[in-house]
Amino acid sequence: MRLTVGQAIVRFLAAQRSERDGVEHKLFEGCFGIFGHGNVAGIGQALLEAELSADPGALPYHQARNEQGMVHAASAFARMRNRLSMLACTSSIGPGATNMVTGAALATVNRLPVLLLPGDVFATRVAEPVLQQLEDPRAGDVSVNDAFRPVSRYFDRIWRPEQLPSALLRAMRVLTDPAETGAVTLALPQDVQAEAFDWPDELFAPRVWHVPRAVPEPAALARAVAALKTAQRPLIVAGGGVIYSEATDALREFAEAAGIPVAETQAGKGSLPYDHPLAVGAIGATGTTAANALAREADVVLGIGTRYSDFTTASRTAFQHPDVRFVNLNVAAFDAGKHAGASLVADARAGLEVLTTALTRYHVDPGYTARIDGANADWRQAVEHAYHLGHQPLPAQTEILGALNESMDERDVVVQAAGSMPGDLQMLWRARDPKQYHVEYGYSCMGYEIAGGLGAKMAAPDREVFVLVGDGSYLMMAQEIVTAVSEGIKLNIVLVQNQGFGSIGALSESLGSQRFGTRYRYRDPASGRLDGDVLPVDLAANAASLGADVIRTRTVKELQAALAQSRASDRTTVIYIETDPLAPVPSSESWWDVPVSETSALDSTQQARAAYAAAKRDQRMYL
Ligand SMILES: Cc1ncc(C[n+]2csc(CCOP(=O)(O)OP(=O)(O)O)c2C)c(N)n1
Ligand SMILES: [Mg+2]
Repeated sequence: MRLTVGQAIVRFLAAQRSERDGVEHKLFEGCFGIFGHGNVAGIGQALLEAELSADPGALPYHQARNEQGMVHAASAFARMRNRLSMLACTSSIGPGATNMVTGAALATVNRLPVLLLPGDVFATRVAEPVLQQLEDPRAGDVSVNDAFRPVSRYFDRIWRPEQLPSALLRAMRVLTDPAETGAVTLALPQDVQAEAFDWPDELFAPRVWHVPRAVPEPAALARAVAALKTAQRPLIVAGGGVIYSEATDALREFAEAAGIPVAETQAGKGSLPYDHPLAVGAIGATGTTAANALAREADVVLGIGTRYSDFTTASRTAFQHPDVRFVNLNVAAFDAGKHAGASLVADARAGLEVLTTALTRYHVDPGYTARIDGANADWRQAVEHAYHLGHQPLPAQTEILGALNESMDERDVVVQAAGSMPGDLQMLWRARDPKQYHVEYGYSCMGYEIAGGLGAKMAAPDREVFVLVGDGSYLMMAQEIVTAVSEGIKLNIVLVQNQGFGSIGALSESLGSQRFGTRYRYRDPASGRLDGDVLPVDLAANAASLGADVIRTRTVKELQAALAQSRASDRTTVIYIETDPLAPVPSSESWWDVPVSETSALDSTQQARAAYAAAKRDQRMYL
């Protein structure tokens, strides 16, 4: 079949499917793109031809406004679909391509599949340097796309058409492998994209990529079971792997059979419904006092589908039992081996099923169960209080989260990524459904929120998606509102205005850095510093100018009414509310390691350094 490289890629992608548990999915549900000279006549022409063909749904094209945004949307899409379906992203060369690098890192850190197709410089080099080409005096084969290498789980550059078939197969394997998945980049020199080649028909035959459920090796299982059987104070740490593997029922059965409490990471939140008696909520630096108290005493920690980020382990201070041991059930051997744990390399669901069978006669003692119940009762009161603070004159952020939570249907989705909200959400959000809580905290990338909400809604059009976005994040990347409007994709966006970086402000203050550079203010001519008046910026007007409906609210009551109005509407709606960045938040009774200057002329820094040195003494190596 004679096609260009671009046409061959589009035709190939349209024919791929994934399969797990006997259920098949279309692997690529579409392709985002922003065109420039590096892809307009190659992949761009191929997407046009596909749209005008007899089967326009084969690989639908979606226009984005910023390349980083479209990769975020693709990551969110894959997350909502538990990594069984995904999107491709095509960009021009140069800045269009490098705009995708941040998105690639986010996908790879979060273990989410996205296929990136950046344009690249001419393979023939006949007219070099082409517009936007980076010239390296030391090497003729380097382009800006080499920046994708460390943030991609597979990277290739297709210098010749003959290289394409094997590169495509490798790319699909990595994208559909739960242990290896992340961003995959196929850099496409712009001349090669337009070059024709005679392809074998088999390249375009429908192909099904089986997504495996690896089972544990018997000897590894025996070691894990032996460790678990000795546990007096066991604790489960449920990570994103539980949700991607659709292991939430298996987790509940296992936990109930053994009476083991379940703490959750950011990506694992929603693994158990919040009101399950064994659900102790978030663990770590932004965890609940219940989970953190149990973590301090735990003698065996069963980590399932978690990579044990510093937020989860409170920078390795969360687990203080002198003989604490870890059992790690994970598809990735890399994660299963962490903290010198008993490594159980397996799919979360498959692993939990065999553990349930192997541990039939095990149950924690009644004293521990009472301890779990007590810790939970205290924390649940703290949440109730934070949801209804009645803070004046501006509401507290925790009240915004409470109002949203209380207005949510079980299947609604909340999307967030950076600022003070991820911590407050992890601590306080009451998740009822495994796909309800969508906080990107692997890369915690400001600007993910609106683009991510777009991708989540594309993946789950039958769910209402509520994006929470801070003013800082909004200013970085609000542009995909335009994409949502143009595509008729309805988002509910709550824009939380606190005049700057509430999160980093609080962090800065706690570290003795006096909230320096974290507020949005005029430069004061008298002090010469950025501590003047509040800026006359109107983000609500900005959202309206992008084509969204806007509702301005001032109180929690008005917010509640606006949430109902937004839900009832079929148009993307931005609800604007100002909050007090200094309002109180419940303590997690935990810690996060952010180093403080060892020497300083400032009193504030010296005091913070002393506190830092004291906290650091609890840090462990878990060997
Ligand atoms: C792209 C990016 N740049 C910088 C940071 C560091 N950072 C984390 S939160 C934050 C401030 C976020 O401000 P805003 O969205 O207004 O949320 P708030 O902290 O006020 O809740 C910054 C600068 C980041 N996470 N991502
Ligand atoms: Mg802010």
